[in-house]
Amino acid sequence: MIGLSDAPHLDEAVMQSLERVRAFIDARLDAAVEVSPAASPRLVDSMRYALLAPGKRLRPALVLWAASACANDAAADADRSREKAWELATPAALAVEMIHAYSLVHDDLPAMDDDDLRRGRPTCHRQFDEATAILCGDALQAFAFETLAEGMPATTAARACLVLARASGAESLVGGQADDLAAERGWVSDMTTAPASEQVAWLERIHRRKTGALFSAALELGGLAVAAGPHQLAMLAAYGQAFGLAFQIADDILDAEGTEAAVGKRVGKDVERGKLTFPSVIGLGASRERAADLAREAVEAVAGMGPAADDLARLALWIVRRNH
Ligand code: GRG
Repeated sequence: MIGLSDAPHLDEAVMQSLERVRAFIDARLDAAVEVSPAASPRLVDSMRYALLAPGKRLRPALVLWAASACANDAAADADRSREKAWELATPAALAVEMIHAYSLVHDDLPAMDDDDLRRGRPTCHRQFDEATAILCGDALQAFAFETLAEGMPATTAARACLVLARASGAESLVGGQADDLAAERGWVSDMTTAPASEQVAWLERIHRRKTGALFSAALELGGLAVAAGPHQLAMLAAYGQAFGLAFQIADDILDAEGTEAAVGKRVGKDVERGKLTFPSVIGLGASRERAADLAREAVEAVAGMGPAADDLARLALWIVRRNH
């Protein structure tokens, strides 16, 4: 099992593994959103623009690596076992990236975060127009569920749609975004004057829903695709909890310290808006320590899966060291 002692080769190994996922998934995303004579060409262009932009593809990676970690059969050829698991998990990997891409397009809109730069390119509403960007997000969201319903076997499709819907809806992604906006715009009581422990609890609750839920869904969907057992699903869930929070703390640190060129989006905006972040509440040093502890927790959560979960373990360690 991967440990912190592997750190010197970690970046290279994760980059290679993510590159393999990117090549696999981008070809399938590209094929999925092909120009349909029934759809508006401008809308399809905007969907392709948002979906195929150079993101890290973390969520598809979690789906595929969860599937290969659960499917790995010691007696079988590891490469064949992984290939089969990835094919089974492909509809779920495409669907989570569609939900993620839609959420970024809508988050960047003037009515929300009002951003001009995303994934190193003009945001969707800047490249096209606001109405097209709204419709692009709407269409990507519907397309995610179409992809799952059509691509998963009938025995798991309904469960998979439920998992993704719960992670995307009012209790999770959209709900977390709504509460974040409510705090920023003063529609609820001001958290910036609350005691630090309450601020940390509030931040964790927002991020668990806004970001963590989709990561957890990605892992669960990867498991479901290969009929993982309850013990494997529990390991993935524990990994997802720790991974999601580690990712978010690292994202806050990047917003405070990263450069726009490396991150591919505007940085420093949280501080500019007086938003609560982990560094602003507990400080940069404590944020780094907390993120590293959570990454170790994630590694331990999947230790029982052995080398089949090495990609998951490495990703958790890398996520708190990345610069983008
Ligand atoms: C609009 C319904 C709705 C929700 C928006 C995703 C989201 C909720 C807001 C995005 C704002 C943000 C920067 C959140 C921090 C976490 C996050 C989702 C970062 C971007 O994810 P990465 O780093 O992006 O995986 P790439 O581009 O690599 O895929």
